[in-house]
Amino acid sequence: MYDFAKFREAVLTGDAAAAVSLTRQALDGGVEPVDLISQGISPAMNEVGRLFEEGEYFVPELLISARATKAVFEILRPLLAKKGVQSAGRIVLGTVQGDLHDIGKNLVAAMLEGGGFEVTDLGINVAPERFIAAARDTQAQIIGLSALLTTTMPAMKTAIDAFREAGIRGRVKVMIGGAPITRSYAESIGADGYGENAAVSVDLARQLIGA
Ligand code: B12
Repeated sequence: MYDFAKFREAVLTGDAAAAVSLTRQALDGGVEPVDLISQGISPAMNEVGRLFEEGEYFVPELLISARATKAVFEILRPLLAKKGVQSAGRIVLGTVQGDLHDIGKNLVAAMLEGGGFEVTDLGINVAPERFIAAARDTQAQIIGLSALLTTTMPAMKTAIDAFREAGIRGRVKVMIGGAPITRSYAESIGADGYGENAAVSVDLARQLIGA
């Protein structure tokens, strides 16, 4: 059984070199890339968020942890992509307009890729029209929306309303997530699904397209 504690510590302290070398060791030892995300990066970044909220971490610490995560993803991404030989489905993902948080959304993207989905990640501050254009271009079955601010939660409803007006709502499912989001909020704005964390997002996406 691989000890994820050391790896989490490297992410938590933003030690990118250690995180990268522990990633290589884990992969050499047969650890699955998705397990490094769900048992390593995800809990470590949740802890970073908690430390920030408690005033123990400040923006520089946040950003160096995020940088360590990014370095690990550069190793994991091609491996995750290789696993999805037969596509499980197509998803367009992005952080809604006005919101610049992407750490959680990137974890969701990585887990979905690990689950065999083709993910088109539109990044942060994504306007509804960009989601619509990408969903049309890629023939996506799902659009995933992320929001981390209470002030940008309404942008999720705006996006869903825009999907309806553009005539694509009938053929795309919408799943949403982010720290302030709840299941009841998702229901109240007419989303099809709510994912509490990156680990559950794969099962959620499968359920939504009936896979
Ligand atoms: C990191 C961070 C930042 C970084 C972002 C860097 C980046 N590249 O993302 C920086 C420093 C830039 C930042 C800026 C700001 N931030 Co900020 N930030 C955070 C912090 C500390 C952590 C967020 C995070 O990455 N968490 C870790 C990840 C792994 O968790 P997550 O995002 O929740 O994602 C998981 C789930 O929610 C879910 N999920 C997420 N998206 C999706 C999508 C789908 C489809 C699904 C299924 C699931 C899913 O899966 C993820 C993985 O498990 C939070 C506090 C916190 N603890 O949440 C504040 C926080 C979100 N920020 C906050 C604020 C106020 C701001 C600023 C307004 C600060 C300012 N005054 O300038 C700006 C806003 C900028 C903007 N317009 O967006 C507040 C929001 C308060 C509120 N009620 O709205 C928080 C809660 C801090 C606080 N307590 O005050 N922030």
